[in-house]
Amino acid sequence: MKIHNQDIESHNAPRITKHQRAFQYIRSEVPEVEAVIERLQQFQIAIPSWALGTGGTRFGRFSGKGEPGTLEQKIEDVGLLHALNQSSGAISLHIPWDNVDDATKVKELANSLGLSFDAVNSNTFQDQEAQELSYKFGSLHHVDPAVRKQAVQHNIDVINRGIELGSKSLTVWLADGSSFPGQLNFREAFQNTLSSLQEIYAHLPEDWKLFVEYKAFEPFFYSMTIGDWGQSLLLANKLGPKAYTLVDLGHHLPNANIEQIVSLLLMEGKLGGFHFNDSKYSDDDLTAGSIKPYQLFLIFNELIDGLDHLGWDHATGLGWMIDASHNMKDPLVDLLQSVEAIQIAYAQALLVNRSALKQAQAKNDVVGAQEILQDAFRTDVRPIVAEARLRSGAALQPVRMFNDLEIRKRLIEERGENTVATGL
Ligand code: RM4
Ligand code: MN
Ligand code: MN
Repeated sequence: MKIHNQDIESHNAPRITKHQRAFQYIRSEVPEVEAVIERLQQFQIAIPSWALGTGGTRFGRFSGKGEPGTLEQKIEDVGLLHALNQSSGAISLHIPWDNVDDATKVKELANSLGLSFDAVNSNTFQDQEAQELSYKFGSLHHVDPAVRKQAVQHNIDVINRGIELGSKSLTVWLADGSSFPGQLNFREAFQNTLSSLQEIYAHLPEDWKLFVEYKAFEPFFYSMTIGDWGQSLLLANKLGPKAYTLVDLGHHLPNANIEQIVSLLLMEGKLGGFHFNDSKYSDDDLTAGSIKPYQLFLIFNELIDGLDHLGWDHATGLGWMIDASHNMKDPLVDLLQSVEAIQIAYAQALLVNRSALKQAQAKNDVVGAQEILQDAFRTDVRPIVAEARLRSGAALQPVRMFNDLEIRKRLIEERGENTVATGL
C-alpha cells in the first residue's frame, strides 16, 4: 500500500487549528524555534530492516500479522513510515537476513519511496545453511584461522553489496566472547579480532566508514571480545581514520553513564554510529525514550555539544539508526514512536542555553546548571516537532494516522496473516 499526499492532507486538515494554537504559544516562548525546526527537518533516522517484524524472547515469539516477507516489502514498510513522518528516510540492511538478488531493482524501489541505504550489517553470529564452518565459538576472534577467513570474506561480501546499493558504512557487531573463565586467551582473541578487522578495513572504499559496535554481555556471559567502548575505541584507533565506535544504548552494564562515553568518543572524533533503543535491565531493545527519556535528552545534550565542538553536521556527522525489537506492539507503530521520541529529545537538547551552562559550570553553580538542563528538558516541544513534520509534508500525528488508515489491516489483506520477516 501507498500513502498519498491527499491522505496526509485529510489527516492534517481537521487537526490544524489545534496544532496552530499550540505552536503559536511555544513560538512566543522559544525564540530559536525556527532554527530548531530547520534542524529537525534535516534530521533522518535510519530504520533497521530486522525490526520490521515481530521479535521474540528466549521463551517464545508471538507472531504478528502482515509482516514483510521479502526485502521489497521491508522497503515498502519503511516507505510507509517515511511518508507518515518524513524523518525515516533510510533503511539499514542486515545480510544475509536481507537477500539482495537484484541491487538495481531494490535501489530503484527505495529511491521511488525517497529512501537511501544506511549502514549495512554483517551477520557472523548465526550459522547459515550451506555454511562450511560454524561460528559457535566466535567468528573474527576464532582460534581457527579458517573460521576467521570465512567471517572476513562474509564482511567483504557485505561491503560489496553495500557498494551496489549506495551504502557508505559497514557495522560490525560480533557475538564473539566466552561463557566460562579459561575458555579464551583474551589477548589472542583481541589480536585475532584486530587482524580480521584489518583485512576487512582494507576492502573499505575511500568514502566509507567502519563502525565497531560493542556489547557488554550476551550471547556470552563471562567475556565479550568487544565488550565496551574502550575495546572498540582501541580497535578503531588501531584500524585507522575510517574506523569508528558505534554506541548502542542497550549494550552497557547497568547504570553506565552513556552521555559521558558519548562525550569522550566525540572529543576523540571517534564516534561514528548510534543505535537508539531503551531498556530497563539489559539489551531490552524497547522503544526509544520509553523508559529513560531524561537519559536520552542528556545523551543528545552531549551529542550536540560534541558535534558542534568538532564542527560536524548534526544530520550527517554520525550514522543515526534505531536498533529495536518489538514483541508487544505493532513494529511499525513502535518505530514511529521511537522516531518521535528521538526528535523530542533532540529538540529539547537544542534548547539548552549553552553559554549560560558554561558560565554556571565555571562558577561551580551546581543548582544553576541543573536548572538550565531541566528547563530545556521540561519544555513541551511536541508542537515544534509536529510543525517540522507539517512543513515537510508529513502527518501531524503519525501514530494516529497509522491507526485511522488501518494500515496494518490493509497490509494483512495484501500479505496474509502468516508472513514472517527475517531478523531476531
Ligand atoms: C545485536 C546488536 C546489533 C544487531 C543485532 C541484531 O545485539 O545490537 O547491532 O545487528 O543485535
Ligand atoms: Mn545494535
Ligand atoms: Mn543489541
